[in-house]
Amino acid sequence: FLGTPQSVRGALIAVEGLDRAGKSTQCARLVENLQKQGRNVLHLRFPDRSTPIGKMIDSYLKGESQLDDHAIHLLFSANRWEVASNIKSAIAAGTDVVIDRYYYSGVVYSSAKEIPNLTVEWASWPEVGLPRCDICLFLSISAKEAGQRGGYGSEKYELREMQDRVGKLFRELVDNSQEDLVVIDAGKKVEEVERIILEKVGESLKRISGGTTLRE
Ligand code: DGP
Ligand code: NA
Ligand code: NA
Repeated sequence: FLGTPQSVRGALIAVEGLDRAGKSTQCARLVENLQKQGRNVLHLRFPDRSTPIGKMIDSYLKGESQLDDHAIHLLFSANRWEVASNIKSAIAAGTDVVIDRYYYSGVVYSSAKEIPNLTVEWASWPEVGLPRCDICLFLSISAKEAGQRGGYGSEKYELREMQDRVGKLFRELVDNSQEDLVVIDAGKKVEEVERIILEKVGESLKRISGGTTLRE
């Protein structure tokens, strides 16, 4: 049980973007900044490689195992669903949940593979019903610039062409989305990005204390 129930629920905050956009750094700073304000914060990341499903994903990403593209998508999604009830109870108990990647990555990375039938719509269905974000901070950076940040690693999707398609799909999602997606220029200095994120999250927290409910 996560603390005493409070009258104001916590916020569900996702940070999204291309590989090497600075998500991990910014998530860590956001968690620290919210804690400094006296808030309880749960820091999550997807994929969560520690669970049995997460271990299958990890092995796939490292090229140690092969899986059908639809099958791996459903595993990524299941990896989010296995944490869904924890997210909901934390939020109900007044804890903020900061997530490094969420269902946006799911939809975008899987459909960027351009596999017949594996459309954005197909990839979206298993994500329907997951707790929806109050705010999603999209760290925007070009695939070229991201690639120059010390280069990509050796995992499955860390290839320039894939990242270009992922970037394009993310931008389409941002343009068409009804959700609270906020585009942040991740090319700016770390401290500047940190400041902008805190400001946007502050606005979202105000809306929540005004009574907006968590959506599914
Ligand atoms: P990370 O540990 O943040 O580097 O993420 C691992 C990789 O997995 C990254 O390239 C993004 C990708 N990814 C995250 N969620 C999904 C998903 O649901 N489907 C697919 N195909 N890829 C995903
Ligand atoms: Na990665
Ligand atoms: Na990361």
